[in-house]
Amino acid sequence: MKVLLIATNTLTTPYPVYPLGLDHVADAIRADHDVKIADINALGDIKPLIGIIDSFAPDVVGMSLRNIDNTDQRDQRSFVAGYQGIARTVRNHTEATLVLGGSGFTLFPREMMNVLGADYGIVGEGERLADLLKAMEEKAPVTGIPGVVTREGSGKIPRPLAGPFGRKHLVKSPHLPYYLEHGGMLNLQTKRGCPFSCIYCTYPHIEGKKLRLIQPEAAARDALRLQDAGAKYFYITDSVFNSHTAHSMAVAEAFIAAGVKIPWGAFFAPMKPPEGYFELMARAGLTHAEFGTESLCDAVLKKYGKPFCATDVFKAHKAALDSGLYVSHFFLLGGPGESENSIGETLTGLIKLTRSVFFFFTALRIYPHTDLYDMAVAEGQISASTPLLEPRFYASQEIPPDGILARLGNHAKGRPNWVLGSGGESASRIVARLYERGHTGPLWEHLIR
Ligand code: B12
Repeated sequence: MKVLLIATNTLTTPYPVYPLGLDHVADAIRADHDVKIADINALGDIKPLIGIIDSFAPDVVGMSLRNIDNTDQRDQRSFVAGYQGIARTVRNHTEATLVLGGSGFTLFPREMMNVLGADYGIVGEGERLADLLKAMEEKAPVTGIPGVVTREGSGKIPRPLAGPFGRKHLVKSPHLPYYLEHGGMLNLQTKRGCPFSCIYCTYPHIEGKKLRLIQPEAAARDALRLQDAGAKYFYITDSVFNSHTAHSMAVAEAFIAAGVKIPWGAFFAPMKPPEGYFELMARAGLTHAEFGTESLCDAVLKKYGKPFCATDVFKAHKAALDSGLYVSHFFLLGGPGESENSIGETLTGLIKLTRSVFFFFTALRIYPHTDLYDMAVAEGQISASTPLLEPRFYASQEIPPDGILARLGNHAKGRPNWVLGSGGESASRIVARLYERGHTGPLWEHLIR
């Protein structure tokens, strides 16, 4: 079959993100099908898509839905209307079967099926598209194929894939140069799953709770492929890179052994690291450590279900700084248990987090399948029938988002390393200009004070 996979994500904050998920999907079906990836970022617009559809004449079109919205209550952006535009273009120019997938789809399968009028969807891992295509070719029933959602059927998350799932190829697709020319950042995955139980987080739902590890040597081969393709930097997209300390260390060792030379970044939980952990990471090429810190008040961290306390944050921070890394911390303020006092504790604690950048989100988006959802329903903030495709945010009972913003705003004045939200359009323009001048990486290190 001819399968056209569309990367629909055109958001450029904090930077354009290479559509890694589609490489994995394409890998899984390439042996049996003719696959093409069309990336709207690289095409610059949806109009060129029409030419691709006309010339390729796909039997199946897959749309990758990564982001639903930007999860920023102060500067809300929804991407659903953009996806509707793409789906309309597809429907107007081909009779091909339309299949949806991606992390955003996995969070809202039924809603996205309805809004885009798709034929099928796949929740969770898109490698399962292979099974759907096989059933379509054999005209066999598709209900019962793990992960497959039909117009009528529900979208239950299937058991995670068994067997190896690492990227096997980096095809020199037409979209690769776009990312090499806009920051030079590519990405890779070293494991799937998240074993933690943070009350607001979707990762265990999207990837499963059980960690599934890619062999460190295979991850290193992937990194080398990115390097050989001209990447100047890569990001490890694992939910939490140090959720399996030993494996993350083995990956770092494998990078060193394989001769990976380009810098990289990853997302870490600020748990107390073993001796020498960040030194090893730095030797393997890690330059940017992004910590999902969320709060510096132990009572709030406990309420959020975080696997660390404030003391661990300070230890992880120091270890990363001492290893010469650029360090940033992401904060999620305003959730259950947040109060004037807890905000005060976080603000006081921040003084100890020297030489770093802070990204503050002042409200927690409520997602289905999370404990926060249950709390919000129990507290009457939403009801079980409240639609959530349009974002709804949890509000602390004790301090409203405005109160948090007012306190943060006072402190943030004159401090460029205190970033509220994702930085918005102005940050996006600055980043684009720096990339044009040849800068690479996430660039937040320029804000460090
Ligand atoms: C790593 C990551 C980042 C990194 C990306 C770095 C990089 N260079 O790649 C950073 C930190 C920059 C980031 C930023 C943002 N992110 Co983010 N990110 C993630 C994370 C943890 C992993 C994504 C990933 O690459 N996974 C690995 C690949 C292999 O998996 P995948 O793309 O999901 O693809 C698989 C399946 O989804 C499926 N699939 C994918 N496409 C298709 C297509 C078809 C047809 C099919 C059948 C299947 C299929 O198959 C693939 C293989 O199994 C996810 C959460 C998660 N655990 O999934 C959030 C996530 C995608 N991010 C999210 C958001 C919101 C954002 C931001 C908007 C946040 C912000 N306000 O700045 C920005 C947007 C950036 C941008 N320009 O798009 C949300 C999206 C949900 C939503 N509400 O919209 C997620 C789901 C987290 C969450 N809050 O729930 N992110």
